[in-house]
Formats: sequence, C-alpha cells, structure tokens
Amino acid sequence: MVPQITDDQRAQMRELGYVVFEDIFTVDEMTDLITELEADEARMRASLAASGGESGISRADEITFNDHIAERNPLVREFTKRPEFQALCKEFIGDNVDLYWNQTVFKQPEGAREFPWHQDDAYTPVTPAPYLTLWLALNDATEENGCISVLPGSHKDGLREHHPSPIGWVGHSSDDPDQGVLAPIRAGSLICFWSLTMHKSGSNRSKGVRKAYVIQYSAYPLHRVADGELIEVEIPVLRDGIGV
Ligand SMILES: O=C(O)CCC(=O)C(=O)O
Repeated sequence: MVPQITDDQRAQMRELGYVVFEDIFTVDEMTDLITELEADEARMRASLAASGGESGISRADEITFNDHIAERNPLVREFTKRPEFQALCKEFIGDNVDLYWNQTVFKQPEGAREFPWHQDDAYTPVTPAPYLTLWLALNDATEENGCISVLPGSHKDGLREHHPSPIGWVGHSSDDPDQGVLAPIRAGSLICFWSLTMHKSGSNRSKGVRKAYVIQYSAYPLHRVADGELIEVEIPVLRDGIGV
C-alpha cells in the first residue's frame, strides 16, 4: 500500500524525527524478498561462524548485519525501488534519490545484549544530511524480541558525540533516564526516521529470530563530510521525481 502521507505525519517527522507506517506490505508481498534475504543471511552467517563467529559488529550467535544485498540480488534491488518507498523518498528527501545502504539485521533468540543508542550518521557523516532510514519488519518486532526504540526530537541538534563499543557507536547512555519510546510494529510495517534520529534495539528475549531489512535512501549526489569525496552508489531510485 503506497502511503498517503498526512500533515500530521509530516509534522511528526519534522518535530519528533520518526513516523511508523503500519502495514505497508502484506506478508505475501514480502515472501520472495524474505526468501532471498534469508538465504543471503544464512550464507553470511555460515561463513562468519566458520571464521570465528565475529566480524565488525556482527556476532553469529547474537546479531548479524548483512549489507549490500540489493547490489548483488536483482529481486532485492527491484524491491528497494517499490512505489511505497519512492513515495516516502520523494516526500522526505526530494526528487533525486539513491539507495545509500541496505542491510538485514537479524537478532538471534534469547540474546541479552541491546544494540546501543546511536545516530546512523555517526557511522559515516555525509552531506546533504540527514538521509532517510526505513526499518522494515520482516516479522513482528515486539518489545520481547528486540524492537526499535527512538529518542523523539534527537535529530534536531545535529550529530552528537559517540564513543565506540564492541557492537558499534554509542551516542546516548542506556542508563540515561530518557530511554525514548518503543516502536513495536507488525511484519510489513516500517519505521521511517532520519539518519540523525537516535535509536537502539532491545535484547531478543523471545525464542525466535527477529528479522529486519534496513533500507537507507539519500539525496543524489552525496558527499563524504570527512574529505568531500563524492560517494558512488550503484542504485538510483528517483531522478527528477521519476522512478528509475
Ligand atoms: O535492527 C536493529 O536491531 C538495529 C539496527 C540499527 O540500529 C541500524 O541498522 O542502524
């Protein structure tokens, strides 16, 4: 279902930095996508397990980040260009948009660790910023299995100081009294937020894997803040407002 974005949602994105869009896809509409994403993730996790179980911020028995799937899989690539996403990109980014990054994030059952509070911009600051993250639930994301929490309004003061941890940058303490708001969503729903919106995910205390496909879109052209270099991305999504 292509979202008809309301004035309230525009205002919420502007003021709070995130909007939940419920039931954008049915599970049937995601069946082929999920098959491809799961197969790709299984290959990645097998090779991770064979080489010691850890690489970067992925842990085979805890949480895996499997990126650039659309770049190697035509079905996934086509999915990232769906009209549902184009509508959000056009609304929140503009007429010239690229797929900036895409990754699955699978959280294994009964894991105790949260994925820490951070702004996505902390990983690689880019300009123009912020870009847009669409966190698509491939299965129901609940408080029990480690759904996303967001810190409303945290996008307003730019990039905050982050410090490194074994599982990624941390920009807000898990001991801070403000632990934001939980955003549990059904499979096929998505959380739309800015790359400057502070977010985290909880521990997966359930018996199943929590599965998300995280798709990030940026304005074209895009440059790295550190050296001003143009970031070459492979997958254009909109040019002059038209899907490509
Ligand atoms: O899905 C998760 O558990 C966390 C993902 C996340 O925060 C991210 O990809 O930036």
